[in-house]
Amino acid sequence: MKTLGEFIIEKQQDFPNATGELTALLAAIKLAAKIIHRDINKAGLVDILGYTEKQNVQCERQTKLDQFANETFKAALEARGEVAGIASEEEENFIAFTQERARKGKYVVLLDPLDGSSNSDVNVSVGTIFSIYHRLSPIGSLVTLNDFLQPGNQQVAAGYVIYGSSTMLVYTTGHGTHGFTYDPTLGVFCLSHESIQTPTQGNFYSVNQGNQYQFPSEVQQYIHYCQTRDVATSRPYSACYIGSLVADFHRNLLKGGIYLYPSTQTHPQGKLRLLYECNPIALLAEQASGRATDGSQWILDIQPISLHQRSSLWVGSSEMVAKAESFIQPL
Ligand code: AHM
Ligand code: MG
Repeated sequence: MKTLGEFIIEKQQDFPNATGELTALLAAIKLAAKIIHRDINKAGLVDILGYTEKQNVQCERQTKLDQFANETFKAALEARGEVAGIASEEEENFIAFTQERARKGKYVVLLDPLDGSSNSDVNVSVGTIFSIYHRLSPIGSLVTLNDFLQPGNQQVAAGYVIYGSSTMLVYTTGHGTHGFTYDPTLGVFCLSHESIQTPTQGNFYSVNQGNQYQFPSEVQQYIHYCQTRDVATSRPYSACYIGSLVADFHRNLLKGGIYLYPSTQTHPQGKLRLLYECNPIALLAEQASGRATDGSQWILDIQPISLHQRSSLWVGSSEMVAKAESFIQPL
């Protein structure tokens, strides 16, 4: 058995110039994930379910668990010197950590503290998504907006924690996508899925079918393709949509499939957030030999212009995403 901590240290040895700061940062994420795991697991017994009185910057109602997860990650990341600032789906503006130690930090972290949180009241899997970059501003200064508006191809690391039938942490530092399952009796994440390779072709398609008639016609045609019987390509695919990006993506990553959240009439730019959701998920997919696009370009190549920018997302098995692209961009 190998723990996440051991695995990270082992990988660090391949980089003689590594300072251990990223390792320490990942340890902070690991700690916050354990705290959230603990509290989500007793959520029905303590007053932590339901909504707060607040809305987040995107006018979405904030659940108590959103707020708790946000505060937990903020505290864990600020407590160490590696992180100079964070941006969170639950915060209107980025946060520059002001302590001298933090100002010397090399990294900024962007996160969706509790993705799919509207599912938590009904015991459905939720997740935390994180994305790590080198800051661009000088070490020692306060971070600025530009530190956070970097394209996804500049990510140093990305990952998610899925609080599901078991809790797992899946991450990449650009050298493969690796999964660790939490053993609550030992309090450690154990290596369970090393170097995940997603199947090039799968049998699942994941989309909010309720939006079908709001989708552009080429998206509707692609969905029709997924539903049409064809023995040679194992269609129809199974529709599987949990409504938690992390859970839907995780299933498709391991089993093979495609997740799509295209533009709709109510969300013309797509619903998901480029910086907190699409970029980290895209890097994890590509590091597992999958593919991610917004329909016209690679997710990782999009230059962000604002913190809470939204994007369409098509992600998963490479052949399935390529096929979907042929519908969106007919030759
Ligand atoms: P959230 O970060 O506010 O939870 O929203 C993102 C979630 C994704 O997890 C999920 O895939 C999607 O929103 C579901 O949206 P919808 O209910 O429109 O299908
Ligand atoms: Mg989310």
